[in-house]
Amino acid sequence: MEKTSKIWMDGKLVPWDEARVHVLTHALHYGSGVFEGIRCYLTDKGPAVFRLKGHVRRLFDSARIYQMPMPYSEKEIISAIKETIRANNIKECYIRPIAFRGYGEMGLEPSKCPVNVSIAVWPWGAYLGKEAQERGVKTIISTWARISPNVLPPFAKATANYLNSILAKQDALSKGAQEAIMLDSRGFVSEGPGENVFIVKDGSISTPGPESSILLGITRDSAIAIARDSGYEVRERDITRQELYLADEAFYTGTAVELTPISSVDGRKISDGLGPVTAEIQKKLFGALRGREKKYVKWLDFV
Ligand code: PPE
Repeated sequence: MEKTSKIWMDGKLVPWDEARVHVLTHALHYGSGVFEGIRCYLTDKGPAVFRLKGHVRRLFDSARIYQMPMPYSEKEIISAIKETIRANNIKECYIRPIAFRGYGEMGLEPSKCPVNVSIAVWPWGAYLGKEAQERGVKTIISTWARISPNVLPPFAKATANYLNSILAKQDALSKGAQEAIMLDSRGFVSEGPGENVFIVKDGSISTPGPESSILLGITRDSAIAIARDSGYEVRERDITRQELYLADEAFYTGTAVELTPISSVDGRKISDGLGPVTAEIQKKLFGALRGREKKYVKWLDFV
């Protein structure tokens, strides 16, 4: 990864190489951390963070699920994020705030461990490779099911959840695909290891709803709003694997992946790269991210 100069740790900006934790940090042993992935883009009016308040709210919601008392307010985290971007003098970056149970006691009862918070920013380019956003990615349905709400709550963006994601990702790569799609414990389409999933069929758009063990993606929410504003019907509903095979178009959304088309699922070709509906929503979303869509400037928080 590309280094920047400073990382925010528990209220102070420290040099990148000195942003360290103890090896007996609770979260390292038990996955007791919650985090966010946010992006800052350069707009005509300077750097702006996309849907910052929504991401910080989700961070606090994740902490709430795990009864982690946050040592800062949402407002303080919002200003710390902006401060970190400014301190690094960076125009476009990925932003990774994390709150985790730190060094204190070993054992599963976490309340004696402090909650540490850090914020790092660095340049992070195309998540699934350069061509992916234009040509789409090959996917497989993973043999690994998505975590479910009575196992590990998917609404919490917890570090531990990503072991499930890593298994699915490795599964996809070992089968010659670039990315995975996971089914929920009921067998309906859930999401990718780090992305939400959409399908387009006969001009109508569908995406799995909250009951499908998804992370409530902020890019997902933005894509739904853009699609509805553009006159498309968008349904949040249970989607079966066969519907993925028969879709006219399909795509992933996420902060890292932005909006990336899915070109095939389990070897069944879906569309030739970027289909027309995907292209339209992608264009509007990319415009919104960089402040070029008036209607969505409300989503930007200028640094
Ligand atoms: N589902 C999962 C499981 C997920 O991790 C993400 C984000 C999403 C959906 C989309 O959510 P949103 O970013 O709010 O639209 N994944 C983040 C981490 C990826 C990583 O590899 O790390 C991201 O995109 O930043």
